[in-house]
Amino acid sequence: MPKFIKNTVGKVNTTLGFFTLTVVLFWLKTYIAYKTEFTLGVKGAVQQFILILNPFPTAIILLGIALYFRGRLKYWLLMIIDALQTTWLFANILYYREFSDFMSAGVIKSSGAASNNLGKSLSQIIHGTDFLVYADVILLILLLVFHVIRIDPRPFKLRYAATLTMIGVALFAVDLGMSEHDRSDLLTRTFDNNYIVKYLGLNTYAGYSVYQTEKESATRAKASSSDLKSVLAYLKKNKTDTNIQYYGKAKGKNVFIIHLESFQQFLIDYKVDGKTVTPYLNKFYHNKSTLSFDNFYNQVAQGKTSDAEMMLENSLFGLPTGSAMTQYGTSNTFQAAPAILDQAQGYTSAAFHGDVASFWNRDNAYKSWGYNYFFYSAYYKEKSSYNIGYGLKDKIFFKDTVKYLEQLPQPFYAKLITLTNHYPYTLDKQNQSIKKTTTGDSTVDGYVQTARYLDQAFAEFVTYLKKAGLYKNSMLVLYGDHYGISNNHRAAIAQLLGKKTVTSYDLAQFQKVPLMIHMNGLKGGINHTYGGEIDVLPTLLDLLGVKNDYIQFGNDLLAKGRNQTVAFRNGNFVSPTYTKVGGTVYDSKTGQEIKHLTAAQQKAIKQMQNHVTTELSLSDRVIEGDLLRFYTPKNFKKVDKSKYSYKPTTTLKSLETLEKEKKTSVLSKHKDKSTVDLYKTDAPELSSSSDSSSSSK
Ligand code: GP9
Ligand code: MN
Repeated sequence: MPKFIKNTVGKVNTTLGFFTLTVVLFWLKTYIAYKTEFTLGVKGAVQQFILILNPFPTAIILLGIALYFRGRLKYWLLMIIDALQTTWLFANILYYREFSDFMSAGVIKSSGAASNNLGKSLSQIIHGTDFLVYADVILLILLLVFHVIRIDPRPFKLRYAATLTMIGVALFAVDLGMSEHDRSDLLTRTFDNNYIVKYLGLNTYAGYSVYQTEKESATRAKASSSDLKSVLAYLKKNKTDTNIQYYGKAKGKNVFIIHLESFQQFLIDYKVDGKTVTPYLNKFYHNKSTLSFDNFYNQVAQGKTSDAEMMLENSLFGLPTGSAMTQYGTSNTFQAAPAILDQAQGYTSAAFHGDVASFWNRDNAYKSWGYNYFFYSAYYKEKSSYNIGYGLKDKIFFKDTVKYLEQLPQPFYAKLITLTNHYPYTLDKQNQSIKKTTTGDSTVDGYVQTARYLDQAFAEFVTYLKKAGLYKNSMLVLYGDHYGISNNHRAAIAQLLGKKTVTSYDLAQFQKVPLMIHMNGLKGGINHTYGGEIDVLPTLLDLLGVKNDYIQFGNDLLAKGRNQTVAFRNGNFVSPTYTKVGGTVYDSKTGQEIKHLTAAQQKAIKQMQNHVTTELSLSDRVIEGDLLRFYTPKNFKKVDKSKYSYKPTTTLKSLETLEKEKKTSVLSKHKDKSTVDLYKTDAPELSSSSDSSSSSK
């Protein structure tokens, strides 16, 4: 044997050598699992480098703990820590296979409620080869037991152990620094478990998940049913009467929630170079059977889309930091739109989205909200040309949704979350049909192109709805989830709005997003009431004729005498009279700053501020204290999360059974002939010529 190999092999008989071997083997299998078992969506050289790096820091730190111990004990401790880390890897491989997500401390803790029936399905998902992740641990133990590798009984110098720990910590700092650089706010915004693993590794994810869950349970443990008193008193004081002209007008109709990604109100009727950006949505907005709101604001914070979803379907605010859906969606009790409509009026509910299931913790939160079905990226045909940015392109998404939609028993509540009009607004050439704007801000200028694309995609979908007979028996609710152009782009915003500069008042008004409610026979028109996302659910429940004694912080936008002060999540607000940003108050009519407030103005503003601060903090108390567990309205049964599974095979089987039982789906109405062929799209990716040329993933 050549000398250097002999020397190297000889090194494993030292503590440091054996430790290094253990770390390298652990790294190797983790990396193989990253590549073969998980879909982490690694893009580009930096992310690839981070992925290679990320198992090292925590492996060195954790395995390094053993080195602080004496004699043979350190070897056995090393093996125990290795086995524990491996078990976490093993458990996640299995969990991921079933749920396309990583196991969280919340899921483990609340097993039973949100455990996703893990135990039951374990036997079905386990492969014999899964146990190979233990191969290195077993091999190392055998090598030690049979003295192939000799245990080095000398104490490992404390300063060496400390140096290794420091190396681990330093590597961790490098990993964290590079990750934050690549994806800012990674830890605070709580996007997706996949992200934490991709950037910081499985072990860090474990720690992070335990921390989140502990934080969550601490506030939950402190809360008690008496905390509800102030919430209920507040809601009683702010309750409005329903509008009898609209109450129950949509009873029994299917409901479509069309989530227009990053779509701002200013796009409506907006022109670039004399060309209308969103012709179809404009037409829809002005349709006589569409109720359109032109003073409707997004109220999201860091949780962006997930905050919008939380408000829309629960009438609860998102949190000041992070995403409520991610942090509390798995374990809290909710009384959300899907569950309410199911229990009150027998609706089937389904969410459709062309991204992975784990983003914003949808896969768990939707169960808590009572969604019967969730169709995410795994349900759609994947091809590299079909995707852009976060996932499926809207035209393909809408079209491929239909094969599931037609199977849903009616009436249904269906939420379709679009995706293409998402920052950084890139769109392939073949899908561009309008020129970019020319502000010179590259992240802004593509916005009109992706908005136009969304407009066309929606138009195609409506054409299908009409052909399939769905248009006339459905209520369509369209809304923009949040700004597309953030306040960091002031100069570009000024140009888009045709102004020299923009004030904080302008930026507050720039938070308007569309809300349109359309239904055949609905008395439409443009409604000027001031409201926000928090108000949508009470409005819809009134239109659907559902008795509303739920804890909801919004009020029906159609009600008379409603409070029109709209809270932003940071405590600023807009209203028909005053707009307040930081310490500055503006006249909402003129946009002028009011420098000297009269006593009456001061009083009015104080009242408004009080209202805003109170509703935000009470809503936070409901979420952080999980207060809905103490409040179950009459006729409502607590949602049993374990009833739901979003696994494709389970879903398809369940739809088939329902089809036979209920016979109310579009498919049944068409004598079991699929309506997919009624769908017409000009998506170039689906035309036969490009189909053969485009590369498959
Ligand atoms: C991802 C999508 C985008 O699935 O919903 O979320 P956002 O970045 O807009 O919050
Ligand atoms: Mn969004």
